[in-house]
Amino acid sequence: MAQAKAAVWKTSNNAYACILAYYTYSRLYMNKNDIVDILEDIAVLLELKGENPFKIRAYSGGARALEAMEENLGEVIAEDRLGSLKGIGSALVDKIQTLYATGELAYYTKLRDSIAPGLIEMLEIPGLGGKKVKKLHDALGVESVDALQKVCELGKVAALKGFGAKSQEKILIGIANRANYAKRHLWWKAHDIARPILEGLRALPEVDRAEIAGSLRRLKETVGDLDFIVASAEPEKIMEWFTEQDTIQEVTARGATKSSIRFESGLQADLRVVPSEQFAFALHHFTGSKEHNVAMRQRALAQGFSLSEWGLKEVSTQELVVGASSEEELFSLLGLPEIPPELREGMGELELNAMPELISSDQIRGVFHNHTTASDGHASIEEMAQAAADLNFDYLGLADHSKASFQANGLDEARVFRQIDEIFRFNESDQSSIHVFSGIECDILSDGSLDLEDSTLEALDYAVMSVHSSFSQSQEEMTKRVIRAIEHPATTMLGHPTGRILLRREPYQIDLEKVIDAAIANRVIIEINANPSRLDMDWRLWRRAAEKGLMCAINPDAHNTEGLSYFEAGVNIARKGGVPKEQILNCRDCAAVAKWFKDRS
Ligand code: DGT
Ligand code: CA
Ligand code: CA
Ligand code: ZN
Repeated sequence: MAQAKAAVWKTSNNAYACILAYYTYSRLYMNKNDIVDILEDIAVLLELKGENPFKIRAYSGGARALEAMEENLGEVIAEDRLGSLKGIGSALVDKIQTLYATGELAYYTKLRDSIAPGLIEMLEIPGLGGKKVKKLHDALGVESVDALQKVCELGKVAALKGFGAKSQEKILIGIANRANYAKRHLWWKAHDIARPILEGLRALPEVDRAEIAGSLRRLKETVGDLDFIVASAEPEKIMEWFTEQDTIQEVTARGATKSSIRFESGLQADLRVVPSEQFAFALHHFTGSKEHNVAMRQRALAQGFSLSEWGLKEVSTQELVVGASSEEELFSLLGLPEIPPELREGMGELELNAMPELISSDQIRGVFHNHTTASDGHASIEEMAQAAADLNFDYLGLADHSKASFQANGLDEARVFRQIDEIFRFNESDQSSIHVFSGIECDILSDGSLDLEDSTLEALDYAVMSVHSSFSQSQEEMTKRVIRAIEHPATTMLGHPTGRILLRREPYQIDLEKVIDAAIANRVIIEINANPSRLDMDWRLWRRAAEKGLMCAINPDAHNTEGLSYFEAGVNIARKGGVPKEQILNCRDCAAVAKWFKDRS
């Protein structure tokens, strides 16, 4: 049974790798893992074309052989030894060398171009690999996701050999999720687009004030669209600049004081220009959330006022009350302290006795869950430590994968001990201001046991335990499994506790209330995985969990040096969850962290 599940996961994983490969493709510098992804991608595409199985196996087998290779790929290529590796045939040697040297491969580009884009899109639906997409195409003539949805709704897929009612249902759910996902964007990417626009607006001489509003300002994990609010007496000039930026795909609305634009990624942006005296009210209104605005309006009404983006009016006379030049003043007109944007979600923030003190990025002294070239990372211990020093950290935790994550080149016991040695030597050498803690991201196996021996885990400074397999267990099984891992004495932290990939993959079924209680009882930390596509444990659960005493770590899960900067996205979530700095391990100094690892206090 476990075997069958693993196989299903592997298929959908292949399609997923396929998408990932395309993102990294044509990057000038390609490492082993990027190349493995592309070889897997080629195998899936060949399957889709119905090529002969030997050819397909040459690529999928080659991918696996390359993945399992422990040596440095650059050296192997330089010494011309690629062809002598078991599983890498002569046809692949050339292609791997070309990818390594140039980051491109004409064969791969041609292959992708020879397939209808709709079929490649179908590979993004969980559970559909090359073979199944080909079958759907051959048997039912579908060439797009829309067409696939139609034949599913007609029940034609259920009737196909090898599919059935269950997989038809799963495909429909996958298509629905995909449509929802397409409407939203990761905060991290949206912020990248928004920041230069804000700077551009602020640089205009006609602009008095400019701010980002909406969900981006509230630091939500995903955003629907961008909202900009500008104070100016000359709106035309601002509209002109906004609608004529050269990064724009389409101007979807252009008015005297309000315009909307769309970028190539599908992301849209609204701009509103208001007179300076309205700015605080407009900024507050368009920051939202809707639920927060409703609560604010009710509070105003109870005091005899009506609140809107225009200002605060006396209900009885319809007279404008004395204005507000800042949001702080606006809140104080209603007898409230200034509520930070990230807390404005209509979740009781008006009733808080005291505003929680939110952490900031400069309070972060180091990070714990990061990968190196030992498993599936792209940088060495030295390179990661240098990047940590560049971020002004004091320490860096390395947590490579364990052996059950074979697709990520996870470490077995011997390799763990070798890495502990390397880290020890690195720290002894005094070559860096960074202290490196030796950790592991150890797989929680399907029954809740751990992937490494107790004696190995004990030799490390700390261990992050994560689920990377059997995602489709029932909520009861998954909850029991994770709690069993939490109760293991070697467990320091729980990694990405729901397995979700924002806008791509739903969380697995798990009762996080029970998991939180178990973590508190065992003094186990739950991470905020700061990868912008994960960001779990979700901020919605943090305020109550932190009040109950749960400890937090902000973990960038970096796979390269740039990935360390993801810690900022984790800080956003800690702010949004109102987690106090005393309960965030990263806010402690090196000695205090070492002490926590020893005695959990
Ligand atoms: P998003 O874009 O879906 O990620 O979320 P928001 O919160 O940015 O929503 P958006 O862009 O539709 O509107 C920005 C803010 O404007 C929203 O948070 C609250 C305010 N707003 C917009 N429409 C309404 C409404 O119908 N009622 C109320 N109370 N506020 C609204
Ligand atoms: Ca918005
Ligand atoms: Ca909007
Ligand atoms: Zn992981």
